[in-house]
Amino acid sequence: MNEERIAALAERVDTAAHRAQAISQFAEAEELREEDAYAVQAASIARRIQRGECRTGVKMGFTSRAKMAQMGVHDMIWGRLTDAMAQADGAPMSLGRFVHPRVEPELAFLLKKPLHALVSFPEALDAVAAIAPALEIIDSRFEDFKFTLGDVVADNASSSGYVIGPWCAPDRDFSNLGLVMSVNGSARQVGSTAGILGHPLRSLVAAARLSAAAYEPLQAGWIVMAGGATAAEPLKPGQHVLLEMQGLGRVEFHTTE
Ligand code: OOG
Ligand code: MG
Repeated sequence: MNEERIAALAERVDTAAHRAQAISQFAEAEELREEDAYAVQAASIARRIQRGECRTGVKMGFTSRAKMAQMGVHDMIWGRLTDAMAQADGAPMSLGRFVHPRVEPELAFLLKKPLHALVSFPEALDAVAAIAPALEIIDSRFEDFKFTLGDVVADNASSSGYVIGPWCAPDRDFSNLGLVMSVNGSARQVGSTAGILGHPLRSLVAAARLSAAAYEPLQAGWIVMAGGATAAEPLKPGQHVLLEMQGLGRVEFHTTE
């Protein structure tokens, strides 16, 4: 795919995100190859950076069976996070800037060291300053939240927002922490951090490999979102969303129009 075509698709997806207006799938006209899809993603994020947003890290996608089954996509993907996506824990969240947002429970890593391509489990853990329970807001820019692998990669892995709970020392075993995501007081998704590739640290190892392969190795100070541990839930105005994670505490927000 040539540069002009990549730039044109990046503009479409970026404008759709900016205006909160759904677009038709790229795959309807032409199925994107993986490398072209990541080139579109990179170009769309470059437009955000040009508007003044700052890169804050990486998000991993489809790292659990629950997410793969919900969306019908069976390959791990990644996307780029910026400061404009960060939402404060406990704050109200206006849904007006989203198309059809959903929320999912995740674990977040904060890095204290850069991570290069091929790292072992102990090396990855050694780079982690803290871990936290986190909620990700995903909002596909494609109509009906339907996409192919190429579409969703081009659309920055549906990434729209993230809310990070209390940072905790990574000195405990976080391979299998129970979690409950509730909406207005009723449990909607129940799972475990083990749902994320059997151990969320595997997601960090994969993020290190994939980011380095894209010549953007993980940096100290960055956040890595490990991926949804369960299926996502649709968001509507007037909801209180709460994630409780065993031993790590809680993270929450409430939605407005
Ligand atoms: C794609 C993003 C997947 C995750 O945590 O698995 C993702 C989507 O489901 O729209 O964020
Ligand atoms: Mg996610």
